[in-house]
Parts: sequence; C-alpha cells; structure tokens
Amino acid sequence: MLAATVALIFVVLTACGGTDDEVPASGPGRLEVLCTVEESWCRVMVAAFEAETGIATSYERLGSGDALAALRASKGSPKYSVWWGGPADGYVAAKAEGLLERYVSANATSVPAASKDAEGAWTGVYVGALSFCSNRAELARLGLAAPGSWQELLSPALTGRISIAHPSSSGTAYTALWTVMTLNRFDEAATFAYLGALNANVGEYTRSGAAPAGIAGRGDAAVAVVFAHDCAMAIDGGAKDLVISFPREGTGYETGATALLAGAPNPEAGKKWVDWVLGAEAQELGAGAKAFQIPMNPDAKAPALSVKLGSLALVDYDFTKAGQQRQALTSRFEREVAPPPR
Ligand code: S7P
Repeated sequence: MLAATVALIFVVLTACGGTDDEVPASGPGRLEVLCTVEESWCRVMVAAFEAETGIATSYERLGSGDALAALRASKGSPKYSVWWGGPADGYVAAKAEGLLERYVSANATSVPAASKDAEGAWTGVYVGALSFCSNRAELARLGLAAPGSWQELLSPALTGRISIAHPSSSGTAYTALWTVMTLNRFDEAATFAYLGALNANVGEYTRSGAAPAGIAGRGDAAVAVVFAHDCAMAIDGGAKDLVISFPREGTGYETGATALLAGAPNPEAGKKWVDWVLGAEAQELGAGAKAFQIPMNPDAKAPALSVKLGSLALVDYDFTKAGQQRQALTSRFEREVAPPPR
C-alpha cells in the first residue's frame, strides 16, 4: 500500500514537473539553430535534420557579427543550442568569451587539426575562398580587366564602384580584412592605410557578406569582394555577366564551422546536429541549395561549381590569431575607415 502511494505521488510529480519550454523527458525534443550561411541552405539543412531525427528543428539566420552579438547578449542561456556556418574566426572569438560548449564529435576524426579547435569548442564543416566578383559590362565600360590583385582594387577608375560588406557585421568582410593583415605581415598601420585607400572606391558597405555579389550582378557595382561560392551562386541564379577572379599575391579563405553553445537549451539534440552536419551525406546537401562551398568531409563530393583550392595562391590564414584580434580590428575599422551600415 505504502509502495503504491509513493509510486502514485512520483507519477503525479513527474507529470506536473515540466514547463512549456522544457524538452520533454521522452521523445526527441526541439532544436533551434543559429544559422550563418545563406537562407536557402539553412532551410534545406534544418528540414533534412528534422526528417532524419524527428527533432522539431527551426533556425534563425544571422551574419557572423550579428550572431556573435546575439550570443553575447544571451550569454549562458541562449535560445539556440548550436551555431552552424560562418568563418571559424567568429567561433574563436566566441570561445574566448565563454559562449561555446566543448563537444568532440566522433565524426570529427577526419577533420584536419587546423580546421577544428584543439579542445573541441568548434569544428570545421566547409571551406571557401575569397574572390573578386566582377560585372563584365561594367568593367568594359570602365576600361578595366577583371582585377588580379588587391592593388588593382585601388584603381581610380573604380572610385565608388566596389561593393564589400562591413567587417563588424560580416564574417566575409572580416576574412578580407585579415587577409590584408596577413599580406602586410600583421603591420596594422599598413593594413589600415590600404583599407582607407580602398574605402574611397567602396560605393557601399553591406551588412551581409554575400549581398555584394547581387549588387555587382545588377551592375550597381563593378567589383564585389565576396567568397567565390557566393559569386558562383549568383551566376548560377542568372547573373551571367559576373566573372570570378583571384588576387595573385594571395587570397584568404574560411573554414566554416559549427559548435554546441554554452547553456544550450537542448544539448543532446545539439550534439546530434553537430554529429550529423559532419557526415558526408549532410555535407552533400549544400549543392541542392546552390551552396558551393567545399565540404570538409573527404567522403562528401564537392559541387562541380566549387572553387579548386589547389589552383589558387592562398595566404597563410591563422584563424586563431584572426579570431583573437576580431574585436579590436573591427572597432578600429569603425573608428578610422567607416561606421557599420544600419
Ligand atoms: O553565404 C555563405 C557564406 O558566405 O556565408 C558565411 C558568411 O560569413 C555569413 O555571412 P556574413 O559574411 O554576412 O557574416 C560564410 O561562412 C559562408 O560561406
């Protein structure tokens, strides 16, 4: 009798114990992903993960700078369980601020050491290279060839005709800033002298890293500085007048990453997400969403329109150093070069 009463009290207490926000004790639960790639790819991934696991999954799309700001503002109790996409520099900065939870996925073994955090705070999922994405008709009108060096972007003929995102909001633009730092052997004065000169040719700083490809595609800029895969996406989407070129002195590249977040509302579902996005099958879904990044998993087939890294001069891009200096360099950019766009 006593045992039956105790059991009944236990059942009632258990049934009354949850709140609406709590993940059910049984069943797969819910997952919210902080997504830092193009919207179309976020949608495809979230739908496929939900179909595969039965976990009700949603996402919010924010650029790297805005994603970092959102994580800082909700430190310790984010609404998202995982962050997926965006260059690793942002993840390095997030780790330093205690915003990431370490998780070493069994599926991370094939990821090279340079493309993941040594302590498991973030893991690389794709690679992309920075490019110049130019409008042929505009170049012809200005009497220019597709730029083949960072110096050529300073041509007076390009005054007001370059589009690039602002490094405070955009991981793409921060990749460009750090590339210039690397080419200048980390001489900040020389880097900012270059960025100041480039500023004279920038017609518009966008918030989003990929947006300049669309602007150049419409002929509203002659040259966009974007990841090559974002230019390829615009060309594939109909902007046939765009042409991709690369700086011969070296271009920067990104390792797009993923991480479990500190204080994640559903860490178990978050870990499943990290495991899943590291798999070859999930990494091959990008092509269907016209996302032409190079998959990190060696078993995943790269889309035909992916950049061929072996054919490019790449700078020695140090994600750790880049992430550590992100805040200081973007603040200096805001003070000395241009304020962030609204
Ligand atoms: O579009 C895909 C992509 O270029 O977006 C990420 C990008 O950094 C996010 O946008 P922001 O530049 O606005 O932060 C890249 O990781 C990714 O390849």
